[in-house]
Amino acid sequence: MSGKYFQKPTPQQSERVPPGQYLTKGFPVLTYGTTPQVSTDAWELQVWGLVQPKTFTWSDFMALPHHEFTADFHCVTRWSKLDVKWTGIQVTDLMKLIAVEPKAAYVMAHCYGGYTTNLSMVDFVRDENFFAWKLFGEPLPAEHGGPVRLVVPHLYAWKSAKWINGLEFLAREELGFWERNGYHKRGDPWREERYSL
Ligand SMILES: Nc1nc2c(c(=O)[nH]1)N[C@H]1C(S)=C(S)[C@@H](COP(=O)(O)O)O[C@H]1N2
Ligand SMILES: [Mo]
Repeated sequence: MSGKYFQKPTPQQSERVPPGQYLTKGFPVLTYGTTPQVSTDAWELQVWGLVQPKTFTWSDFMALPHHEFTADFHCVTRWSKLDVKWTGIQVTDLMKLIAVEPKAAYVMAHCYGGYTTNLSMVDFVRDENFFAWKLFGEPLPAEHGGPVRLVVPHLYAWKSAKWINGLEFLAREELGFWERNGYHKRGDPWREERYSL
């Protein structure tokens, strides 16, 4: 594809574009189903499973250290967007506030609307993973996952759960929505882990 929406990467950019991906200038919205409308007052994140259960509110999140971060975003439907600017809270900072049992090796992210996606703890607990509530300096629009979404830059973007409202800690791997419907259980764009075999 070419023209207005898809660009040819410069040589510097092409090192950052995983195999089989095309650059887009816009920021497409990829949502299965309808967009949940959740106010910051109503928003909550619950943790359960192999962890001491706890609920975080918007003000709990606002009290955590804020960071700006820049990350590339790769959708399995083959568009990539470089240098997306987010503001949010590091996953590692949230992890300091919850008592996860050592046998927890996986986490299921749950969302308003029922979407789920699975991650190993190794993929989830990384310095560059964030809960984001701003996009390019503006409050995260509802269609992009506002008020709060997860961002996991090193995996395909279906792992970046929009409207996140839960983390379920698990000993064994379970599959989320797309992973049960044919997508790869891990989704590393550099290895083209698009589909399960
Ligand atoms: N809750 C929820 N999160 C989701 C999705 C979804 O349908 N529901 N789509 C995923 C997919 S496939 C992609 S590519 C990204 C798209 O994020 P965007 O719409 O902000 O571009 O969100 C991911 N997170
Ligand atoms: Mo996607």
